[in-house]
Amino acid sequence: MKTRVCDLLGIQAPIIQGGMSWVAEHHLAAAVSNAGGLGIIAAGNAPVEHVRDEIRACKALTDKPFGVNIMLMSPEASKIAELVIEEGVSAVTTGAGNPEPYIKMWKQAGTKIIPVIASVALAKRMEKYGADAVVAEGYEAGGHIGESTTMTLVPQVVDAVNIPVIAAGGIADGRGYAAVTMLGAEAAQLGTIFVAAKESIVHNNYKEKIIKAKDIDSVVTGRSTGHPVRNIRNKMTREYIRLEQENIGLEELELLTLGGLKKAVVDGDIVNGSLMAGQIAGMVHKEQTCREIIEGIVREAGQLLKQR
Ligand code: TUI
Repeated sequence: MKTRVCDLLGIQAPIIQGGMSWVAEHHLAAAVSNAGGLGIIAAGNAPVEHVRDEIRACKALTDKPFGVNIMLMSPEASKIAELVIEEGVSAVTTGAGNPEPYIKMWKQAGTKIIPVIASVALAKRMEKYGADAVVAEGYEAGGHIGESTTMTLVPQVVDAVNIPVIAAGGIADGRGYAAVTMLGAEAAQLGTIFVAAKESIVHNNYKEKIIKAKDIDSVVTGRSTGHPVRNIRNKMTREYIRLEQENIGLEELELLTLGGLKKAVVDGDIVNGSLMAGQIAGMVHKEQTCREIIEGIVREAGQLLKQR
């Protein structure tokens, strides 16, 4: 199971935790890193001081490498880009935008750079500007997504770049891991299954929604605004899609999702909150520790890949 991604990041298992706003805090990140994967703290829209505290709290829980995810639409993104250097964080993943302005300074600092992308064009551009690897994230994923499926995106990105490709979107067990290996990926990024992990601080109501979800229980909101987001269907998504069909203005739509992740993660409001999750939620049936998740995937994928 050792790949170039393990060597690049100094990790045992080629499993990376998704950088999920509000969800990916220091307990989860440290648990994933302690289990041999790469844990990630998501900066989301949080102020830089909060992210600094999170990084320091994570260092207190693990001596293994971990990363920070920078959500590039955040007004704090440039400050957090500097913070990761100050704090000597091993790796950054970026989402929801183009990280080009920060790549040079991260390279100089030796920070490993792993942009999350949803197209071949952006993958090529990231390689040209010095990214160390890319996460190719398919349409099956939760949260903010692109248009291509994991099945079609991963092999096309693998063919287009020489840096390692990490597959994301629709992976939650050894079969999924083995499958993306066949497509040429050298690691997998997992989100949804870690939302429901024992060490995840997410409200129990949200975890239950993932554990009870069926294959068709997620929907995409925000297509009309150019920011498509996959969530588990609830009152909020039904209302949102109804308003989208009525061509209601952007402001009213934004009001509906304002603070939606906090509502879901912290308050456990599964009616009005944004229950971001991928299509694979239908296959997440129980709460497991991060170690059980990672060791299970490595064991199952190892057996499958040996049978080839
Ligand atoms: O970033 C994600 N997933 C996210 S970010 C997020 S925060 C949010 N909260 C509330 C509403 C909306 C978003 C939740 N989930 N995944 C990685 C990802 N990045 N997928 C697609 C992209 C992406 C999109 C555009 C990457 C680059 C990009 O660049 C555009 C450009 O400048 O060319």
